Amino acid sequence: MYVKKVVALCLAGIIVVGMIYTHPAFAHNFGGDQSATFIAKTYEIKAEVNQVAKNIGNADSIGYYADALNEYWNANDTKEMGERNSLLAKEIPDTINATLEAAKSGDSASVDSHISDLNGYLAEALQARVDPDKANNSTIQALAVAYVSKEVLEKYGTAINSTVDLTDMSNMNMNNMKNGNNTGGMSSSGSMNGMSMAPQPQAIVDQNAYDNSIALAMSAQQMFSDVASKNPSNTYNSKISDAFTKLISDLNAKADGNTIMMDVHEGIHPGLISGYNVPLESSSTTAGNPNAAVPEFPLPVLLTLISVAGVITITRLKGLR
Ligand SMILES: [Cu+2]
Repeated sequence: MYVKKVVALCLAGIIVVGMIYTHPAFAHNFGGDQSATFIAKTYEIKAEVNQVAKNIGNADSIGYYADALNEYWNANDTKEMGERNSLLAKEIPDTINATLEAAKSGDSASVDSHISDLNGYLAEALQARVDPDKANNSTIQALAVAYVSKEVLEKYGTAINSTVDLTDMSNMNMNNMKNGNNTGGMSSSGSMNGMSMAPQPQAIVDQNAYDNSIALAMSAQQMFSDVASKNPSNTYNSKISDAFTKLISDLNAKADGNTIMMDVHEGIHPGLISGYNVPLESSSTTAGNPNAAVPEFPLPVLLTLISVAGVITITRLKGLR
């Protein structure tokens, strides 16, 4: 009798531990890192100016990308760059502005030439701002991918006028993963009367933000494929790259906000955390170690399954008496 109680308590304990362990793998906020932030910034700026080049003569779109670029390269970026390289601190914002002006006036040859100059300045800026050992570190590179993926969620949230913040995974509805709606504004019908229906595409209320979300997702995908090609033996590569493929396909299909959140927070992020030790914010529940890689689901889920089976067995045995 006593032994059974102990066994039952142990099993219950394992279940609880399994749940606690499983949880932080979901609830992740990435730690801050200046090098990764700067790497992400260079890709974001490149993605935005390439979008400008696709919208030459379109004042509305150019205005949108001017605002976006103003966020990715602001006065503080100029100031910090000025501490390292005063020429770049001037050339980068000047060239961004020149690109926008040329796009407004419909001069596509000039836009291309400014973008080509800007790419060179950004490459130099990367060298000025990021130590080579950090620039070549796969964890830092993967963290930069995570940062850009966060921008994708932000832009897509704007595109569909989502009522919830897609970057905040606590807004994710995981019980509704197959036909999820509820989040992200306009509803999409899932299943009804047991019959499965194709989800309706979301209404896009901000076309520029929508186009931008796809451009940034493709940029993040390219960043990741570069990281993966330098780390060919990493077993998480295919999982992460499949997740990117799914994300981009779902973005193109104008999927609901919850689906897009699942693609990023459940597909891409856990892979980056487990496969590349991407650091989490120290305030998140990772037992005080911000650099601890949170294990993915298989182990805790397995423990929980074994425990549940154990509890059922014990209950059955009791019932037989
Ligand atoms: Cu996430």
